[in-house]
Amino acid sequence: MYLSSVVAGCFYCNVNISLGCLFFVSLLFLKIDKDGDNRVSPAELQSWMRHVQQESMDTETDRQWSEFRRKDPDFLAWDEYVQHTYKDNKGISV
Ligand SMILES: [Ca+2]
Repeated sequence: MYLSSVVAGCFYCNVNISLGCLFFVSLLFLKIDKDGDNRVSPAELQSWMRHVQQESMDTETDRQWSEFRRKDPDFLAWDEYVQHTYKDNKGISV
C-alpha cells in the first residue's frame, strides 16, 4: 500500500477528508513505513498493529493499577483483583 494510493482512494471513494485529517493520515503512514520506501508492507502493518495493541494494553494496565493503588497503596487482595478484572468471575475460582 502506497501513501499516494491511500490519498487517491479517499478521493476516488469520495471520502470527505479534511486537509488536517489528510495530514494526520500522511504522518501515520510515515510512522508505519519503517524502511521509508513509501510503501506499507504487510509486515510493517502487522508490526504497527502489535505496537498499537501493546500501547493500549500498557495504558489500560497503568489505569487499573492506579485505580487499585488509590484504594490502598500497600495492599491488593487477590479477590479484589479477580473481581475487578473478571467482573462476572466466570471460570475463575479464588
Ligand atoms: Ca515500507
